[in-house]
Amino acid sequence: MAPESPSIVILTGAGISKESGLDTFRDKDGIWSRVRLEDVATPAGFAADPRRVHGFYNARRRGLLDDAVRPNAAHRALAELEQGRPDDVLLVTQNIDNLHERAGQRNIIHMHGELLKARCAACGAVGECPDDLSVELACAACGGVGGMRPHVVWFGEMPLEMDRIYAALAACRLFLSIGTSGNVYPAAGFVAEARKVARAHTVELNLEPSEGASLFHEAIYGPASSVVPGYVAKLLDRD
Ligand code: BJW
Ligand code: ZN
Repeated sequence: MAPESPSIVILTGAGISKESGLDTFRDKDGIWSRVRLEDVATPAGFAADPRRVHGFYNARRRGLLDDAVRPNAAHRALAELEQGRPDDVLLVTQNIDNLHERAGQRNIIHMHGELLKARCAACGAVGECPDDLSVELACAACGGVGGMRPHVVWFGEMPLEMDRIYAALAACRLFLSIGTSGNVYPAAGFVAEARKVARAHTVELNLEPSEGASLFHEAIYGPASSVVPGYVAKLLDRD
């Protein structure tokens, strides 16, 4: 089967990386309990105080690069699923970390961007960014100073590769949603899309029922590092 029409589409969120040491957003101890999303995850927040926004993402980038932060059993299981079903799995992640890739995932879309990349607001160039960003930094492509920003999607901005995602949702047979609270659109609407357009079987794997829990045919609740390997083993056994 062609990579652009995988029969399994997987959506992941912050919960899959929690056991790797990265914080979720909306849990009790989550990121939004410490900072206001309006201040750090909107274009208006960046325009008002770019230094604060750079500081927020610089700290998260350093956290991601900490030796202790590694892919967990859930990331590894999804990579094994892709290896067991070549060209038949598309992973769409809302996460900006690189733990899926580090586990071996290849067919992946980062719909909310990537923490280890930066973008120039002036010329649109996107490049690798393993170090801190600042308002003093010049763009390697156009030389402009002051326009560098994290390559992430903030509220009010269009998520990335939506055409490819909707095309895959329209053709999939199985839709898995893992570690996401279902609060943020358009990702929260993917389950309805997969059901309505593709008549796909839909499964939620999460610590607790998400906002859209009633839309799933099947749900398995528990930590991702145990429920995801268990579910993937069953899928691969069926082949
Ligand atoms: C575990 C676990 C363990 C914990 N194991 N599980 C009114 C109605 C509808 C929509 C809108 C509206 N007003 C505005 C909108 C649109 C807006 C939106 O959705 N707002 C809502 C808040 C209402 N969306 C946008 O603006 C988006 N753009 C857009 O809509 O463009 C127009 C468009 C329309 C139609 C089609 C296409 C485009 C952009 C959204 C950008 C989101 N950006 C962020 C921050 C940037 C990246 C970053 O800094 O990291 O992305 S916000 C933040 O939330 C981040 C995440 O990717 C995203 C989702 O969070 P996620 O992953 O679900 O995390 P949590 O914390 O919410 O949930 C974690 C879950 O894991 C929980 O359920 C836990 O139980 C679980 N868990 N431990 C398993 N061990
Ligand atoms: Zn530039």
